[in-house]
Amino acid sequence: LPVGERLERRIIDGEAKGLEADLDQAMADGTSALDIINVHLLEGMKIVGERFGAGEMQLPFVLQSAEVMKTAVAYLEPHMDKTDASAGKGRIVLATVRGDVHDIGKNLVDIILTNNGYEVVNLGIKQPITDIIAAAERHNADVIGMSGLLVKSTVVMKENLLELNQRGFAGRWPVLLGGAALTRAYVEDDLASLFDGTVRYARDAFEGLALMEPLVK
Ligand code: B1M
Repeated sequence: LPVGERLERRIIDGEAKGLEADLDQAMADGTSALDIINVHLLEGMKIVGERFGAGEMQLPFVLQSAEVMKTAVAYLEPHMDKTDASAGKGRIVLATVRGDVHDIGKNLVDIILTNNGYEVVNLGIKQPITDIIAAAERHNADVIGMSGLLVKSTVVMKENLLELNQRGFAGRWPVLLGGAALTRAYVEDDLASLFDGTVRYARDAFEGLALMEPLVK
């Protein structure tokens, strides 16, 4: 198999042995670290999600795939292009919302923003809004970023925005939302109409990056 397909298979099969050699080879062949993630690794993850959703793959195997994904991203991270990290372009508090453990996408957002001059305070998974607000205050954040992949997380995000309204914080922090269960219409129509501040949807980490500048202002 060509190395790209091999990497895709490694994600699907959860096979980490020889992973680093394949990553090295893909880079030596001229594929950038980001393209390896976006083209090959995420394609593998997409197939994992489809199989899991169809009941063809059991949870422990999905977990193994996620571990291989994380190992690969950590290995590739130092090879990614970086702009001046001290650029001070703005600060985001980033979290996976309450009840949700999915963090691969959130951590990709962290890497992409950090590599492009933003300061990211990554709170981790299952974060209640009270903790997100406390961190945003403590770190004097410019933006709050929330990630969530479960359908129920879309409801949690809505509750979180209402909490920001209620506590008078809507005008203080613009909110960036992302994750597979969200849609642009849900965020930019439904949620935007009930939130007293600015809320935007990012389909992927790069859209998140593009949105940071207007959100930080
Ligand atoms: Co879970 N899981 N999972 N899972 N899992 C999904 C989300 C699911 C769609 C799979 C399926 O059924 N087809 C399904 C949700 C269904 C639903 O809600 N209707 C599901 C389920 C059901 C579950 C459990 C409930 C299973 C169970 O226990 N029975 C459980 C949840 C536990 C919980 O959260 N309380 C569970 C557990 C797990 C694992 C632990 C095994 C593992 C996660 C490991 C980890 O993250 N550390 C896992 C995985 C790996 C997946 C799938 C297969 C892959 C997710 C992923 O990492 N994708 C997933 C299938 C899918 O998404 N279609 C699935 C790659 C990642 C890069 O994409 O996170 O979408 P994503 O991020 C993207 C964009 O969304 C965006 O940028 C990224 C790309 O650039 N983005 C942002 C994300 N956040 C952003 C924030 C931003 C901006 C952009 O700004 C703030």
